[in-house]
Amino acid sequence: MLNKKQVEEIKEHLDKAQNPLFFFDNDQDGLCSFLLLQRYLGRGRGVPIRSFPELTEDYFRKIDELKADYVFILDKPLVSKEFFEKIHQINIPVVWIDHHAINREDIPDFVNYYNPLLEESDEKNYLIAPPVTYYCYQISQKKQDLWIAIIGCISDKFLPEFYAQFKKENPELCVDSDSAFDVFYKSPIGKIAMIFGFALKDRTTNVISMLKFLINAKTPYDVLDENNKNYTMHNRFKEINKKYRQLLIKAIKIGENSTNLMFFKYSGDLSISSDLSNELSYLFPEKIIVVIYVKGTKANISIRGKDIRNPLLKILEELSGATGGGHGDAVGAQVKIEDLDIFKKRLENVLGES
Ligand SMILES: [Mn+2]
Repeated sequence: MLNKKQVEEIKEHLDKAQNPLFFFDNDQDGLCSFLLLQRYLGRGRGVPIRSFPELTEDYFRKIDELKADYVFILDKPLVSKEFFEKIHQINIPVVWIDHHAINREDIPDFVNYYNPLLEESDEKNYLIAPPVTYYCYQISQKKQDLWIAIIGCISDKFLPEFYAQFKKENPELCVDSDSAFDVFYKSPIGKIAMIFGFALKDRTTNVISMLKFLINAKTPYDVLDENNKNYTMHNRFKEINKKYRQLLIKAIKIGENSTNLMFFKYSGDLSISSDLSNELSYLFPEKIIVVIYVKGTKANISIRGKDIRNPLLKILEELSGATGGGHGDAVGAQVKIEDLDIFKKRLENVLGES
């Protein structure tokens, strides 16, 4: 959790920002973090970050384009040096709120950096670190936005204490469970979370109109009920959901016949690995899930499994050009196609030893 002083500091930054630009990670936690802060402040523009693994310097031009006087970075663990150098030169304040494990030394002094993980002495705590949405709700505290806070949290596998209150007021949107993923996969509020996630994978113009729509949405039903204002968002959801279900069915078959370490590889236009690995880990909770998306010369990998982060980072260190990171039990990585077999073998070895 953010402490009182941190909440006050971030609020001061928001107050000072006349035209803030919110860069956010291209997933539900990033999106909901942005929505909470924007709706609290009543101003500011949002830009989802699609570069992986870091926020690249290409995004710098957005600051000029949108005439921003303040930059907020939400839920993105890595930002390129060049991006920060350029932003430092024009002297625009940066506030970065995150919840990933990271080296404090990698963050420039001029950046106002908030990450409650850095203050946790007990390393195990990072397995249950709340998402950035949770921190943004600590800041905004707008009761009308409770549903947005719930969506961002459950999408990152975190069931916040305020779910109980939401369930009491909206029983028809909820299920009775202590598991974030039960809520995500089995309830109407979870369906909205899924709509958000898939709709973010649309073309930029459609995503921009979705952001406008969501900034003004009053209740969860504005999203859930199809109408002419959210028609594109629903269409994109249905289109992606169809492809997603086909991939999931294939992956489930593999999972049913695999050992405790399952690999699922796919290719095509649609990169949807973290969604697939999440649902597979929900369906096969005892397994380590490795989902591999192959495109061009690179493989994007999404892994779910208890305490998987450290062994993964060790393997990546030994592969040239490989990158990755994330949380204790949910990580992403990128390796060269030609290293994929070595990567698999090393993972098998490491996990076999333990
Ligand atoms: Mn995220």
